[in-house]
Amino acid sequence: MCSSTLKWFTMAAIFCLAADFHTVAQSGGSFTITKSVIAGGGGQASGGSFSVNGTIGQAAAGTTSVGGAYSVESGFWAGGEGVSRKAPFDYDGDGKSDYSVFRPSDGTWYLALSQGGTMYVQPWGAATDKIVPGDYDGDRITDMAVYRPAEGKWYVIYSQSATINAIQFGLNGDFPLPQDFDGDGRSDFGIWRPSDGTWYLGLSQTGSMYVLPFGLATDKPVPADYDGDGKSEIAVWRPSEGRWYVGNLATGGFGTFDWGLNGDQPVVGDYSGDGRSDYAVYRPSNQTWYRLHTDTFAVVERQWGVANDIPAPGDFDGDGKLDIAVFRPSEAKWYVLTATQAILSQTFGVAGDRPTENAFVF
Ligand SMILES: [Ca+2]
Ligand SMILES: [Ca+2]
Ligand SMILES: [Ca+2]
Ligand SMILES: [Ca+2]
Repeated sequence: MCSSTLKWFTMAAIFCLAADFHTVAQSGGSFTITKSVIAGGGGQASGGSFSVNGTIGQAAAGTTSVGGAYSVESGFWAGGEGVSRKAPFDYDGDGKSDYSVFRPSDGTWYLALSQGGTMYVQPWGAATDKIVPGDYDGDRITDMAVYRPAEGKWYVIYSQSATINAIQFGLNGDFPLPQDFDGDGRSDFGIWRPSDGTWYLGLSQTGSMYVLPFGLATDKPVPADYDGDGKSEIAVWRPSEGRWYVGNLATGGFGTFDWGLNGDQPVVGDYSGDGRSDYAVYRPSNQTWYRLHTDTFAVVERQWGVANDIPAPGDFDGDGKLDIAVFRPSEAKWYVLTATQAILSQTFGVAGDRPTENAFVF
């Protein structure tokens, strides 16, 4: 088996090759792209006699899209959805979440990489650490990271450079919540302190710190990008009310939404694929997922799981929509229901493992 360091360098090299496609020219006449891959994709782009509707690129690499006075040749996005889409818990950067667990007993990450079907093993962390996977270096590959409560320290392995970093940010008892709050493509060090309901965000773009009281000690933190602008909002879910409080960092205001009951576990994420996180909860008592899609206000209820399953949603098929999923410790098996109602199952992990897809489910 290759060493872990070599493996990460290999990944970085692959990404560099992909990035080189970016240099191929795009040109032609009176054209405007108002939404690009960088901006989140989707939507309608048009200009002159050309329009691109709801796409982020060409169907196949190397093809030419022509319309009026404009042509696009082999854009960075030409490789298709897998290249252009950033999926959560995607440790090889192919746009699909990977079945992945952290094993507290040996402080080791075990990743079943969807690209090539290889397994990757990385000792990183201690039994009492909290896992905080995120894309801290912005290369679209999820980085393995842990938060050590006793030290208030984050330990991150950057996937792109295969280097490690230790950052002091937080106290014992804090919730570590890496999210891209400033929209620069990199996860920011974010913590929520339940004792005083205060958020502390270390923003990667400017290096500045943002501090805001928001939430009560009994709340559950649910930061996510609810409005689809590419920046995560600070947010809490209040079990006693079943109410979501979503803050706006720019204005300091907030909105509320009622969804879920006391005892539920928020499983926030983008299930409908419109770029905005949906209100979603998993009810352990009946193993049912309840979600409300923020684009259509469609209500989706689905029983999925059995008692003692661990909810572990991810985008396992890479279609840009979060799939409901559970890890069943008794069988050491994953059960996934995709947006197209396809069922995926995979034996991976052992009882006692924590799925990394469960890292931010409280
Ligand atoms: Ca993957
Ligand atoms: Ca990364
Ligand atoms: Ca950021
Ligand atoms: Ca947002």
